[in-house]
Amino acid sequence: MTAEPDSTAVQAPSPADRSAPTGRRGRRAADVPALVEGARAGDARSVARLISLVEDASPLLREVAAALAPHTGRAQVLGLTGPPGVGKSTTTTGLVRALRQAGRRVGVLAVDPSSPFSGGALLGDRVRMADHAGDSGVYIRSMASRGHLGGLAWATPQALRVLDAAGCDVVLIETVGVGQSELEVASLADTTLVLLAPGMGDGIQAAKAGILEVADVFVVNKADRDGADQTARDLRAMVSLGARHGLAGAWTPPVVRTVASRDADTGIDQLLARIEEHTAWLSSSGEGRRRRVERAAREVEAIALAQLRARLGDVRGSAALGMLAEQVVAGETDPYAAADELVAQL
Ligand SMILES: Nc1nc2c(ncn2[C@@H]2O[C@H](COP(=O)(O)OP(=O)(O)OP(=O)(O)O)[C@@H](O)[C@H]2O)c(=O)[nH]1
Ligand SMILES: [Mg+2]
Repeated sequence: MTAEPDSTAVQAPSPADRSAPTGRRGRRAADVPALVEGARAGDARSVARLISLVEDASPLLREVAAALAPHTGRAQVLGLTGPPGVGKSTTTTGLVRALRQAGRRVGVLAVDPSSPFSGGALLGDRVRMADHAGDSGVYIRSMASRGHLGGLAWATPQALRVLDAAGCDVVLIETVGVGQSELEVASLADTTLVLLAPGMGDGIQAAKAGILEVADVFVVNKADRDGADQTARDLRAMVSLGARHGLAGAWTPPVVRTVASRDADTGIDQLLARIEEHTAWLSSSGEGRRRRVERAAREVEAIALAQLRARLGDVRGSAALGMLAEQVVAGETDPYAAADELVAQL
C-alpha cells in the first residue's frame, strides 16, 4: 500500500469498479463487495475508495458498513493528541517505523476535526510521512472536516473499520487541537497518548482542564529541551492527585519522555513498551471490552439520532403537520397532544 496523497486527488478507477456505471462526481459507481475484497487483499486503491465513500457520506455507506463488519474488531487503535506543534506527527512517524520493524501492518489517520479546510498542518504531515510511501505495510490517510457539520466524529470510526478490515494490526489516529477533539479521539482509541512538550504552560493548563481524564499514557516530547524534567514532574504530580487512578487495579498513566525528531535514542521503544503494558491491562481488567462496547453504543446512538432528525425534517411542511397545526389554532387539540400524534406517525 502507498500513502494516499490527498482525498480529493483524482483517482484512477480501481480494478474493482472498472465495469460499473458512472456515479456522482463523474466517478464510476463502486462495486462495494469487490472494493472490500480488494481492501482485504491489501489493494491501496480499494482502501482509498472505501474511505472516500465514508468521508463523502455516500449513499453506499450502509452497504460498506455491512460488508466490512465481519472483518473488523482486530486492529489495536492508538490515539495521539495534544497541542499544535508538540510533535504528534513526528511521534507517529517514529511509532510507524518501530511497528514496521516489528513486522506489524500499520494504518494512520491524520484527522483535523476542527479545520474547515484541508491543507496546512495536514499537508506538512503528508510530506513527513512520505518516508513510508511505497511500503505496502503502511496506509496513511489525511481527513479534514471540509465543513462537515459536527466535524469528522461520525466518519472516523468508519474509516477505522476500513483500515481494520484491510488487515492493519495497529491504527494510529492523530488529531490536532486541544479540547473536544481529545475526547473524540479518546472515545475511538483503545489507548490514548497525550503529548506535551517542555515549557508549554498552555499544554499543562489544558491537561488540567480535561486531558488528564482521557490520557492512558503521557508523552513529554521534545525532551531534548530545557524543562522536560519539570514537565514530567508536574504531570506525575497531577496523575497522583487524580482520584480514579488511586483505586486498586486501576491504570496509572505513565509519563514517558521522547525526542521523536532524533534518528536514534528517541524513547519511542520505551513508549511502545508502555503502550503494550496498557494493552495487557485493557485485556486483563476487562476495560478494553468495556471501552469497545461503549464506543459502539455511542456510534449506534449517533446514527439513530441522525435518522430521527432526518425523519423529523421530512415532517416539516408535511400535510400531517399542517393539519395538526390547524387543530391547535382552532383549540381542538393542544400542542403536546399534537406532537405525540406526529411522533407516533414517524
Ligand atoms: N527539538 C525537538 N523538536 C521536535 C521534536 N519532535 C518534533 N519536533 C519538531 O517540532 C515541530 C512540530 O512537529 P510535528 O510532529 O509536526 O508536530 P504536530 O504536533 O504533529 O503538529 P500539528 O499537527 O501541526 O499540531 C517539527 O519541526 C519537528 O521537527 C523533538 O523531540 N525535539
Ligand atoms: Mg501533525
